[in-house]
Amino acid sequence: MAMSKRPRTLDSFFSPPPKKTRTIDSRDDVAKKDDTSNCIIQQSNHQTYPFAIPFLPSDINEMLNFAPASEGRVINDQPDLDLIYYQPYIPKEAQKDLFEFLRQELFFYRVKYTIKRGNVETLINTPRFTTVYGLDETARFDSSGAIVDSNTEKAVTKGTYKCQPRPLPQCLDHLRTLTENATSQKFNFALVNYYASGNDSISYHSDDERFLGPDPAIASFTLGAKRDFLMKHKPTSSDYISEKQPMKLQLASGDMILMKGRTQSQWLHSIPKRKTGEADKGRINITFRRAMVKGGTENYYRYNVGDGEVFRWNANRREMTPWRGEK
Ligand SMILES: O=C(O)CCC(=O)C(=O)O
Repeated sequence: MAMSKRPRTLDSFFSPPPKKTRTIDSRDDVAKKDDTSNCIIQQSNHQTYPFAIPFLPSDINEMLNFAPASEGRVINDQPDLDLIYYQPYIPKEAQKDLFEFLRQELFFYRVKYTIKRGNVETLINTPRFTTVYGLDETARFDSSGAIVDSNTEKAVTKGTYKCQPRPLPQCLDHLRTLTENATSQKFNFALVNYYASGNDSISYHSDDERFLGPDPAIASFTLGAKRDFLMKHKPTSSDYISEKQPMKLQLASGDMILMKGRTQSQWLHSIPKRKTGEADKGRINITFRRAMVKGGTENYYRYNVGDGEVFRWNANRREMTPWRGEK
């Protein structure tokens, strides 16, 4: 869906604005009184969100200040491999609550798209739930949620983006900031995968898109079920092929792997399907990345939001179900 007009201001989300809603800071965040508990709930909202996303509960927020929970282990004992592995990064006390909070509160998509090889079009069903937030380096969200040019501070013109970029909600932005501080890297995107079962997967690929710039650093978090993370060197014609052993890391809840240097340009990674293990408990993966140009924004929204229906975790059925506007 093309962005056809300047984003609405926060107040216009609520018409007439309910008395219990007020703006609490310069972003698109609101505080809302819960009628049943009488508590004030702080929420992130934006015109592109299907529904508002609560702020992290204060206990999780505070526990995250103890991250990283362990020192990162450098893994660079193979050609072109440059990893830092935190086992875990998220403190143990916060892992389950953070997983359940994000699974419940984020909206997801099951993206379908076509690829053309020669004259043959193939429909691809992405085998996992996905969602994305962020904007490339050329632009940013202003205090009203509008997209402005990073250099001129002027609103970007209609049609600049074909997709509808979304700001990171507080719950992901807090983790992004902590991750930036710990890694000395900068990130402007959060991509989130939800692997509902061992049938969900991501096939071998590398995140070496040009829009990330050369040798990008990507911080990749696991919450929930333990899953195998496979890595193998890209095929080369060099004699050193035997030095490059495929690797398997068993990523557990709370772990974070920072991939950097030549890892993306020279190695492939995947989360294969699994019939055994704890995959059916569900796993969330969050990657923080930094896209440099508009093409990165278009790409990420096309493949992680697409144009299909919204899914939300259904706590009664214990599965993602299409979201039809209900609270
Ligand atoms: O789920 C994971 O750990 C990997 C995700 C991934 O490779 C990706 O989103 O590009």
